[in-house]
Amino acid sequence: MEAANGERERVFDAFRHWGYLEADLDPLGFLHPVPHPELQVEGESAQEARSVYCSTVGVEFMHIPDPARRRWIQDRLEGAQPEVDQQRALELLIRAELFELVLQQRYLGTKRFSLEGVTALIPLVDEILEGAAQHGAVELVMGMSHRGRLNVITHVAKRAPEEVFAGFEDVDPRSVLGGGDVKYHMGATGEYVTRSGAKIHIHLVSNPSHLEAVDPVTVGRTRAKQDRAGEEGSRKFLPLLVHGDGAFAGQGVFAETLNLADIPAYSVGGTLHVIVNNLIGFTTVPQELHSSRFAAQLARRQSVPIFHVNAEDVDAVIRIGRLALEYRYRFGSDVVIDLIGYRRHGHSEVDDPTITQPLLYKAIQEHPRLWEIYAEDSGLDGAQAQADAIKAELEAAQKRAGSMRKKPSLRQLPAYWNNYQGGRYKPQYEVETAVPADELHRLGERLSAYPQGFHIHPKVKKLLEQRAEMAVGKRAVDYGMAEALAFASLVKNGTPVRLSGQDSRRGTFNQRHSVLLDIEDEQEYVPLEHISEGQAHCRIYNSTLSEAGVVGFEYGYSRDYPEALVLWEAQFGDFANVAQAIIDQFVVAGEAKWNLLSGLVLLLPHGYEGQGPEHSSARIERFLQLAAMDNIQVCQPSTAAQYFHLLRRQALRSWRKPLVVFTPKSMLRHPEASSPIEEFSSGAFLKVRPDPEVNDARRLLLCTGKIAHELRVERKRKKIPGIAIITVEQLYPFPESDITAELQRHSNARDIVWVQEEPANMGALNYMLPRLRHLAREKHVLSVKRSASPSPATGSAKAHDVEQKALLSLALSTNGH
Ligand SMILES: Cc1ncc(C[n+]2csc(CCOP(=O)(O)OP(=O)(O)O)c2C)c(N)n1
Ligand SMILES: [Mg+2]
Repeated sequence: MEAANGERERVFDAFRHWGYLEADLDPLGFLHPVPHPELQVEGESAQEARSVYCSTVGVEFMHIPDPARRRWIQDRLEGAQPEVDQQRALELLIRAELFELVLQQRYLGTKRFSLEGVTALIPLVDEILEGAAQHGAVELVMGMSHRGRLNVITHVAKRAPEEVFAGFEDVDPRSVLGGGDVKYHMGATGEYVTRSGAKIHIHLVSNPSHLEAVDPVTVGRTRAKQDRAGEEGSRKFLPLLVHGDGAFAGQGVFAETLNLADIPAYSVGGTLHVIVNNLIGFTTVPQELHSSRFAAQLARRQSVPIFHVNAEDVDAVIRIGRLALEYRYRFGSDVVIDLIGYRRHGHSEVDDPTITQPLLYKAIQEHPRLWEIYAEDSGLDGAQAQADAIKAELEAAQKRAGSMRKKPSLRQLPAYWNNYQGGRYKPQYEVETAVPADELHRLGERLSAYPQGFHIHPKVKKLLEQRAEMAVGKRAVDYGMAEALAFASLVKNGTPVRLSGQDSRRGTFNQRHSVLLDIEDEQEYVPLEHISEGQAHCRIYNSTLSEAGVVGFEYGYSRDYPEALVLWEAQFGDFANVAQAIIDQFVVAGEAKWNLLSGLVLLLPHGYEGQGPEHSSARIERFLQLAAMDNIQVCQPSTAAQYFHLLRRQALRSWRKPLVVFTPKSMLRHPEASSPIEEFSSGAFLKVRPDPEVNDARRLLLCTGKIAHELRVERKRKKIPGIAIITVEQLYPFPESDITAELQRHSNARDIVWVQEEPANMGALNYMLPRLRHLAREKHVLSVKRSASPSPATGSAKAHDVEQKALLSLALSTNGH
């Protein structure tokens, strides 16, 4: 008996490991099962195991190290299967299919990215929502790309079909000139009523064409909503990402997002992933799309179960949906459902797929529609009559859409956005950012204190002693302390702060030390979390080694936490370009495309210090090129106090705009960049900093950042008179009146010179010159910069020094350049 049990276990184990390879997963049969040597066994056990593991479901779960999790999955797969409400499933299928059909008939020749071939997605999500409601979910936060999106807006977000059809009708082009987005990118919100009558809010996130870019944004948005809800957050807010098979396997940003899953700073208690796997990407077949057998296998890098399911076994699809949902709630883990079907039409409906896949499309053309197959298999009566009625309903909706005057909005913003504004800058948005001296004093005490008996690192001890002196005016305040004071003053008054970046807790340049570590037991103490009773949280995290994923996440977070100061810090500003798609598609264009605001702050260390091509430039030029219609703020504060006021201004104004800050490296502790405490208890962020030392100059040097300090040192050393050095601390929105005021203050100046460290094709030069020329009227506007170059900086520290000296001497020469 025992031997027989052992044998049975052994056979089952082989099928648990490899059964998915022989499973019947492709409705059209193009994906051939791969016979596995360990499965070529006879007998009753093998038959039983085969019926579980090689049916229309194939599960990859034996790579999960935790036996409890494997056991959980195994028990559910091998045990009795739950009943399915087939009547409901049939109706959902008919609705999903006929929705596409009506679009096809009424709007022939337009793109809609039909779901046909994988319409089982709709009953799948229905079941996920049913399960989620039973766990107390109040909202599904969903990110997806083009495929089936309109169907999801209608059948998951529950927008009335006419609202979606209206997107296909002509609009007055004047309403969207230069802005807006195509209909299959816009977000949508709605209410879903589950089978058992529970209501779940649906939030489909706006996304760009860039596949998978919405993944980290969706997860970040979910996390913000969860944080707002407190302890029950991850139960109440469920994230669901729907992927294409090509994109899932190919796009790195997805891999970056998956890697965030179990990290406390980014965890959302498990994200559900559904791959709408039509076994094709545009014209490309799976063998060209991924090196693994299944696109889904990218997820095997982690302990994430993968459920492959044949999209034409709708009952199995529904059961797997429920299983995946239960697994997420039980283990707080990500789960992947690989829903394998086909694509009935071309990539879009204007594409002819018979050119690239003639045999596949011959098979598809002869293949019946899923609702017809399901009606027959389930033996339910009246399907055709039901289909006729639904079609008539949809056609009536289409007629109503045609007579709609205005395109309806498909979404409603949450109330927490009510108090914030976007659009153009207005001076009335300005707020007081100075903090009274006695308050700074108190904050300084809290920031430099730690518990009795805490074994502090001697270097950190010294730093805290210095910080204590800074707060009481015994020592100039440096950047690190300026930032700590800004954060402390904000959290004390109820503004949460969230900062993440690579090595940000200590700070790449050893400047932050936001987390103190006991050197004997590595216990942590975070002074910023001990500022006062009832303060808001100050959360500073080391991020994964990712840019696109993490910036996307933090952008998403900022979208659902406008009251918080949300910051992402690049290790060096150079690396921000790895997140370029998130910056281009969301951060700078989100408002123009979707009317969605964000107050995200990007901290980008920038400065030419001889550290080579990739540790010098945060690409000021790129951000300036992306700036229009006051969509972002681009700033380079040149002193600690300026940084303090800038951060507070960002948090306290009701104007929500992304803020790009070029932050210092070597200047972090430079005395020139430190500020007296009085500059924190009075004043505000100056968009342009005048030169207090020179009146009525002959030559005006305008610049940003570090080079201004170097110019001042050099001017002093050489005792050069008559040259004023003015820093433009806010490049965008362009501070026209502040610059004009400086030009007027030095109205006798002959030369106006833009000075920058960056090569001529980089930095702010091409942005500043035309503007300065416009303001300077008939005066000469010259420039001093490095020669144009494909690479931002030299790799030689010595060459850098030579270049830098030449820049300074050219800028300070009075012979005109
Ligand atoms: C980052 C990115 N690269 C390329 C494209 C162009 N593109 C749009 S859809 C598509 C194929 C997508 O295939 P898949 O992920 O399988 O989704 P499907 O259309 O099959 O649902 C491509 C290459 C894109 N939108 N985004
Ligand atoms: Mg595909």
